[in-house]
Amino acid sequence: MITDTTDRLYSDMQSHHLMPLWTLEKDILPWSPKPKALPWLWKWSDLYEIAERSGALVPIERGGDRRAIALANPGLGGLPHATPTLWAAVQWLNGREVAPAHRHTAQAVRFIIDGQGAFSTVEGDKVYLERGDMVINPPWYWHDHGSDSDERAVWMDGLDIPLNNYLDASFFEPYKGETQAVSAVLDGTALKYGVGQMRPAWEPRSAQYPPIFAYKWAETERALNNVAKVGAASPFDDVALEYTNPHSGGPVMDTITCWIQMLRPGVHTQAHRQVNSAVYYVFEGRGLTVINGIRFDWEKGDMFVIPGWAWHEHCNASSEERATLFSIQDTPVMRALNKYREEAYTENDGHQSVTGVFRPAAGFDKV
Ligand code: GTQ
Ligand code: FE2
Repeated sequence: MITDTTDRLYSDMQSHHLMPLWTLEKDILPWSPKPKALPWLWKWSDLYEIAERSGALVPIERGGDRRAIALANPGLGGLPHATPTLWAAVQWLNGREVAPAHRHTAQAVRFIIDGQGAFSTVEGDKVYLERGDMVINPPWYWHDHGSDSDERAVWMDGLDIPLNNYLDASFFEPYKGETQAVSAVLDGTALKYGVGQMRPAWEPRSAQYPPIFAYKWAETERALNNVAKVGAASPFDDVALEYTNPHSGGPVMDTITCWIQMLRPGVHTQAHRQVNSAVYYVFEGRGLTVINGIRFDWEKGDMFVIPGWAWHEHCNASSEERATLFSIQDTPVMRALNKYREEAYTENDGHQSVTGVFRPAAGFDKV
């Protein structure tokens, strides 16, 4: 009779493709989240230069469909993922160019950075893309992009591509033609539903996805200024507003919510952390965000990632100008699956001690 040994047991487990929990427990069930995504920042000057060169060198063709350059988080093993759930990219469209119509189960939002005369057609609604506009693309809605001018357009895309693929739920279909037929009235959904408190009475409520495809900057800015007038603000995020579906009050997508947040002049918020991850775009101003003790200095155009469960606090470096941050966050996923948690940093008046400074493209310096 052979006596069994643990060595033999483990090697038999391996050959049968079995694994014991008891040697893995700390990795499988960590006491708190251990995100692989790193806090990271991309400079606008780098993003713009690379996008512009792509615009000059790389045509848009069927198959590629879009000239989008993804933020690849260095913690995520060479994948084009900004966080475990979120794709974030800079998309560049030359003047008069067409990005052909297609649809996919990945859900999308866009935040327009610059350009004139560019448009997106979302399910037949031709939406003009102007700086500061947020445009949604619910799953399986046809969309193509085009330009009525000679000027290039550039914007930020946010999609749930990493999550969609993790779930093995990706479907994609090219449209039969290059572009969709367009409804007669431009920006029709913004006109019909853009005053969010009123709704065409003869139509049903659109509870799952917003009926508005374009959230125009003028409305967004008005909301920020109005809330700031009241003096109401979050101690962690200052004047932070969530884009909502006016028919449900919920986030714009099932998997992605969008925020616009105004850091009033001189504001330095307190630190907190949540399980959701986020990708930020600096719309206006300059300042810094301390993430897990590392200082990330930012200015207009920069993009940065706050991983899940990372302490973070924001600071507007100017005592006169506002700083405005747009962000995409996977909070709706966490809430829908009952995994949402948040925590305030209570020590040191809510401020982390700074142990490092982020150097763009290079990583971190200790201080
Ligand atoms: O504009 O349709 O960044 O389909 C990634 C996939 C943008 C788009 C991206 C896409 C699009
Ligand atoms: Fe797309």
